[in-house]
Amino acid sequence: MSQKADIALIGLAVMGQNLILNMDSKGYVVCAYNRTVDKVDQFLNNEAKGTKVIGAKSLEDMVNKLKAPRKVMLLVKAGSAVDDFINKLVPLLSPGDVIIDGGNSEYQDTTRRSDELKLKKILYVGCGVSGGEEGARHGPSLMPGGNPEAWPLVKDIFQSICAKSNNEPCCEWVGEGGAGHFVKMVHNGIEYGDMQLICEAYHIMKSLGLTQDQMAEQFGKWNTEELDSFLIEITRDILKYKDDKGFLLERIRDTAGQKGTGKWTAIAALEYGIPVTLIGEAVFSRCLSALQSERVLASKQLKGPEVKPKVDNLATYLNHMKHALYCAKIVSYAQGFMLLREAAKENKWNLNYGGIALMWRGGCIIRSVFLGNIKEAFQRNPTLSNLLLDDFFKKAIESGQQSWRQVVSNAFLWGIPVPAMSTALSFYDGYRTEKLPANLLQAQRDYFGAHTYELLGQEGKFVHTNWTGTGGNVSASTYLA
Ligand code: NBP
Repeated sequence: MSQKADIALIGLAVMGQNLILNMDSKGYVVCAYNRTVDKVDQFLNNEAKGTKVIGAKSLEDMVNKLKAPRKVMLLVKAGSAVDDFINKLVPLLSPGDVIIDGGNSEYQDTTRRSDELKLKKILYVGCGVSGGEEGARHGPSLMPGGNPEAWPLVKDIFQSICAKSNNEPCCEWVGEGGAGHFVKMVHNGIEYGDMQLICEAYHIMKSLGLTQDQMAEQFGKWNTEELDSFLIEITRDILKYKDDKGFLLERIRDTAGQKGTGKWTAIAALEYGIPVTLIGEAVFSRCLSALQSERVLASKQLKGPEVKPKVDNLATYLNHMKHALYCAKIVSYAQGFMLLREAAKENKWNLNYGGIALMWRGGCIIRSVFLGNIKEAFQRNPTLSNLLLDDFFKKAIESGQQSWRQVVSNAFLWGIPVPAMSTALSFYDGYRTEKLPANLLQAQRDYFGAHTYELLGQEGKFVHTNWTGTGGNVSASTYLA
């Protein structure tokens, strides 16, 4: 009888193919399948030639080629394609078999699918996969969640194919339902934030007249210090890149697209009521960039400051910029972990925050030395309520904040947009302010809408005042009309 496969993988686009080759290189026999079945043979005869990978002509064929309990991983376009495959697979599978969705699915879809499949005794895993093509082939960061009974069945495969950081696997069980995809979503949001911060630094450097070679040198230097990360490294390479027409970067349109996971993070932040302001600004910055024709028109009509960006000592200023980037990045991750904590509370997930930092430490786009510092912070104090309160990060902000304030103030005076750097600073100042002006806000709401207000020292006691003193309650309709 022919050899049975350890796992099946459906979806032979870039991610699926590379994950199959990764699993094959770790000794697993993988059965490959795709909606357009011709692609199976194409794959077997080309990229998978000479490997142990086997193919299937139909879902029935694929299921029959699997060892029990069967494990089927989907790497197809997120959305209805996942539901379609699940619906076709369920009648072919047995209780205790596992379906894994490795796509960028929305976490609430994953929770729904996990619950529905539990009733059918199929174990469902929603697994965030990060690192793109390269990660999928050589070691992605994997964030699995769903039905915990599935974890012992897939753990060995996942922890052998994933990235390693100091020999530790960048993959650990995240939590029930959509927890894995939620963590992946926040990861993507943080990626948006990191990229926006770097773009703002690039914009300031460019406005100060640095050449691309000078900028590349600076990013290269930062990549050896506390900002050491994949995104800083690729920025250095991008800045250096020249073709026969010169620097390629200068010829790329200044409009950024998005696939939606950053937007999902911002929406989740609003839904959970957590001020994840930096990611929000990063998403809006992409939206603003997309309004290119409007911006071109406005640039001819709307005046900004006349003053030309200029500094006395460039080396000193670039050091200020490094601190500004670093402090804002600390705030961004603090906000991301605040969102994770709130979602964990609402969904009753028992998230391991140090473990999440380790999962992001290697294999993925936001991998950085900094994530090792976050992991250590949660190791020092597993119940740490906010990263900003950890001694390491507290000290980093203490020593960098004057530089951060300087860079944000200069950018405002020079008319250079720094939405991510500045919102991070406002958040920091808001978070450390004992008494915010929301007392006035409460009074305003009560004035125009009789919403009542709470008095200091009298929690839970709500009162309403007739603020004009002219008698009778002031109704919302009167003042909002
Ligand atoms: P795509 O997202 O481009 O999806 C291609 C696969 O989906 C093909 O197998 C295609 O089959 C199948 N498919 C489509 Br499209 N519509 C389908 C439908 N209605 N029913 C059944 N199958 C359908 O592939 P990818 O870029 O490899 O990404 C796979 C997943 O991994 C996605 O969820 C993606 O968001 C996620 N992801 C991608 C990256 C990345 O860097 N690309 C990184 C991390 C996560 P066909 O061949 O018959 O058209």
